[in-house]
Amino acid sequence: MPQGHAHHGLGTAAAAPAAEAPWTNGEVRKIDTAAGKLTLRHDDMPHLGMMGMTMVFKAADPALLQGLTVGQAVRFKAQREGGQLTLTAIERR
Ligand SMILES: [Cu+2]
Repeated sequence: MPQGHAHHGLGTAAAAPAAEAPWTNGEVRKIDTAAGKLTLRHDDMPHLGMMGMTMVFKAADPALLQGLTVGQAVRFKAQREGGQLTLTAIERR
């Protein structure tokens, strides 16, 4: 589904659901399958107003964490949901 202006500016709580987050490159640092969380070092994420850093993401679906290994180069999609950054897609790079 096409979206016009999805993400605008910094820190705006855009209520727009899922869909059109861009891919961001990163590297797996820690996997917490029990909590459904993943620590990634990520490149700049201008759509979220973030510079590159290492941080924790909550997986939208625990299945996203399956098959990942620490140190692996990945690309992923994340979006802000209720103040929390949520991982919506991830794949090897
Ligand atoms: Cu970050």
